[in-house]
Amino acid sequence: MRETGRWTQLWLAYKPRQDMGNGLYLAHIFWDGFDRQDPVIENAQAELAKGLAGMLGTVPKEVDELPSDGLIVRRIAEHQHPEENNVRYEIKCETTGMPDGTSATKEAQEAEVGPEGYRLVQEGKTLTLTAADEKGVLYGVFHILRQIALEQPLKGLHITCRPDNPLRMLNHWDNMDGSIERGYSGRSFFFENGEILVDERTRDYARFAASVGINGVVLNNVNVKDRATWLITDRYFDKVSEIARIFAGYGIRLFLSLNYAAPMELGGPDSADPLDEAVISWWKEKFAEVFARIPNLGGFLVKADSEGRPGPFTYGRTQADGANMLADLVKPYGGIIIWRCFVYNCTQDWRDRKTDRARAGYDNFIGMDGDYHDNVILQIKNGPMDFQIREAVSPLLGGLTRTNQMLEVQAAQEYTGQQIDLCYLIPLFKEVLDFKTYCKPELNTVADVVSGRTFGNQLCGMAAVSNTGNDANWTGNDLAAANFYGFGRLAFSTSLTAQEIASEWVGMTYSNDETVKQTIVRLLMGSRETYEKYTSPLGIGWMVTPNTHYGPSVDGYEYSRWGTYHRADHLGLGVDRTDTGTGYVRQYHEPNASRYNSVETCPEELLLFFHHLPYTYRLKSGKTLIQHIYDSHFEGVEETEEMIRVWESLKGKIPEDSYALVRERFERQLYNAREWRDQVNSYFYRKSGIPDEKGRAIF
Ligand code: GCV
Repeated sequence: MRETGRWTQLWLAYKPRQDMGNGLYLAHIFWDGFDRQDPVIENAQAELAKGLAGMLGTVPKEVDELPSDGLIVRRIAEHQHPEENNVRYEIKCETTGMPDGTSATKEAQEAEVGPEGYRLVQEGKTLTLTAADEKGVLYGVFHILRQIALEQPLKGLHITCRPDNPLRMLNHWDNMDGSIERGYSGRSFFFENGEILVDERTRDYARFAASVGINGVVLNNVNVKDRATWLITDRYFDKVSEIARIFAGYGIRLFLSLNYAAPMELGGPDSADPLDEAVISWWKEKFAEVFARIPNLGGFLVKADSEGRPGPFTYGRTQADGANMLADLVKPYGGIIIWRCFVYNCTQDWRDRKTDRARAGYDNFIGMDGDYHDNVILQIKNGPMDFQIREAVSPLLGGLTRTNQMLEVQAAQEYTGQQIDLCYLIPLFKEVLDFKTYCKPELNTVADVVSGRTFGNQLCGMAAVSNTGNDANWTGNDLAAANFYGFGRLAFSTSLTAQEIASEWVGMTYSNDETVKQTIVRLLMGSRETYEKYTSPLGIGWMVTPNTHYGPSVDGYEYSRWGTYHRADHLGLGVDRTDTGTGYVRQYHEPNASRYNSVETCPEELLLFFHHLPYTYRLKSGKTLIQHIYDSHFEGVEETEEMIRVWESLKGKIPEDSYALVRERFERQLYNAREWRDQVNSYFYRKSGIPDEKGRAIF
């Protein structure tokens, strides 16, 4: 159990654990083929020592010869098959990336360890960790530590694990003044007062991220303004490269967000036109300087032509023109350009029913599919709007068939409770990954597309907007750390279930006591639906307080310029995105397009995202739409009350500080849920004039 008052080590607290016979395989350690001075190997050794000392009270004794008992860490060639070692390997865990999600097929058994992969095999009194590279060793070590933390025996381990996604990234929206855009866990631990912070927290953060397989981090907010534009100048190179070096020691490549108009702001040409020779040579020189000073920089993330940010549209150029120009110039340094597809008209007229924000990403990017150079990746938000609790999956995912693409999700709970309300997001992320795009007859899920299985891309993967800050517990709400942990684990192994991930996280963070585990897992697993019930109904989204995005304001964005409307009147609500409306449905491959187009076949949880319907419309449950709104909002509050009772059952079973902190957050959540319930129900009662069949209090 964790010490009261300390919550700084998240799931790597390494508190004492039952041995489970595991100590036997860790009494000695023999290194075979790895450079012990390599920074990643050094960190792997240090982590193993720290973890074992904390959990089992042992430190492996290093030996020079193959031991008869203990841990053997061995380098194998990247493409060496298990058979070449004369050992049969069974794949048991998260590794296969097999199309049907199964794990123990023959092909899987023959899988190569591959880059960043590892194999763990227990035989006799030894445990052998084989990997083709240093990152594989680090991930293998974290696997061993996880197994021990979960009090699972190492005996019988015969697994090969390799990441499903080549890129597994966290995007920080940290600003140089120390604030975090959409941050709910305190201030930035990277920046303060225009300076870069490098301290123990930098390293701890890298440890946490690496422990779940993260291999890329974007340091600064995609809205690059003011001092952040100067991150690519001499003023900040030393500190940025120090962070890059620390990260590299944990297998993480550092990326920066770029201001597209940097040439103009940093004293270069008075233009950012991607086809202007003067602009191109300015960037060329700039990148030569940047990569000379930060050699292991991975590249740049760019938000262009979006929400007031500059971009190629200003010069009548395409998004491909902008992305390719930068990509060509970073290519000699092995750099990549991650270009966001969050491009839409944010000065819309609410009276205009034809312009549909949901259409914008696809409309702006699909026309140039195939034109993006090979070191460009288009980063696509999971939905076409903006990280709502429920929205359709972006049709760009799998709509693009000849372009590198990666999925962007948001671990920061901007619209999903802001780390006050409990909302475990891994079920939502899973749902997106499992979505069949039908871009091909097979291997067509979002998981297939972004992992590179569908089109054979090497540059692809997943990114999450980070939910961390400088709060002692890193994520504001202790339970929100499950989203940090879960995103990494899922990006590494997309076949893990949300429940498995939750259970791991609870075991590592709190305890392996079955009651504690089951209770917290139950709370996590139900939390997204509860949140959905008391907020906006059936996929319509929004209805949030403008700007802050916490709490209800049904008409808050209804008459605004942001393109986020519910279109409610006295007869009904919802946005018609069918053939008779904005035509958005046609951005999907069949059969998705037809399925969404028809009110009969449209999944009910997305009904109001796609259709404008009368309040009297009958759902499959037999309830009218209005009754569903009333019922779900009452249920959402009741479920929140129940969550609090369930949490209270943990008093005395988990550390008191964590109990109290989360209890207080639940209290605020309940207040929020009641506000949502009463405002949404009253709003629709007043619009429709239809009373609740059950006669409950509506105002
Ligand atoms: C970083 C939404 C958020 C903005 C965010 C933007 C984006 O609009 O409210 O804060 O800006 O998404 O993803 O770029």
